[in-house]
Amino acid sequence: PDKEVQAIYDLALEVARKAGVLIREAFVKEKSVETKDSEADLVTETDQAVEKFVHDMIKAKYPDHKFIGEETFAETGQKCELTDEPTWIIDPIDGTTNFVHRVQEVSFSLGVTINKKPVIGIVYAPVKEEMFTARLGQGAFCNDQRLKANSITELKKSLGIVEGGSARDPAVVQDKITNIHSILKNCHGFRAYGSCAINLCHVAAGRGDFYVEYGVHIWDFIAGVLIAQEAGASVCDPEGGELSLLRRRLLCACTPELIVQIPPILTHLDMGSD
Ligand code: LIP
Repeated sequence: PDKEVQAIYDLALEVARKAGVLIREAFVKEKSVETKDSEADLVTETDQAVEKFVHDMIKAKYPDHKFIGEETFAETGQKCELTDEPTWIIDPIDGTTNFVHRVQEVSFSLGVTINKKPVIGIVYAPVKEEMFTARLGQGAFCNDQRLKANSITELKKSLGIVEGGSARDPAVVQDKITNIHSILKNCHGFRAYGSCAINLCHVAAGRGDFYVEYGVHIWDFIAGVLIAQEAGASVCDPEGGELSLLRRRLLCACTPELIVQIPPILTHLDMGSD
């Protein structure tokens, strides 16, 4: 089985590097932008082209493996079905709003699950040239340097990461503002980098102590979750229970002591499921 995972990992790295070249080339060019679920939920021709390119590359080598891709699901409106089969879960550009506005925090995110558990996570931020990688039980790395999440245990000494997200339903927006207010009251501050995958890598790299978001999808977080966990961080549902991969929300913190202090200060949103 290890040899099989190694072969999948080698292809995953090659796919990520090639996707990164496409994203980096398109980053500086004019983009054609369309919207999906809301006026703030964006997609470009590059998201679609990268997804098709990596889909074809993976299927050429592994025709029987399952594939879950953000844009394929957006186009067909299908529900996600996560099975025990080896499954490649792709977000061609995580941080599309950043990509459209030429903010450098854009990433290609690729996770592979076997038996519904992530075994490989790759987040490549091609403009900043940061390649984050993790394999189950083997640690997390950024450009081959080992990552270790921070050791902060007190909420009042922590830096949080949160996002506004793309939902514009007034009740959702209000609850998110309430949560930012609560984080400002209880912590050193908050940051919002605009990409779920990169936010998780920031916690893994010790550039922030926790991250919470409601409204994300499995393709946004599956790779970053493994990278954060392999760097020693903890991940759970924002209410404190076990993370559900299809429930569209997550909480990640650098230590087990810190993570339990966060659910009580938040207003919890139910964003449906993938
Ligand atoms: C984005 C997420 C981000 C969230 C955005 C959006 P996309 O993913 O990574 O955390 O706040 O609303 O969902 O759409 O750029 O792949």
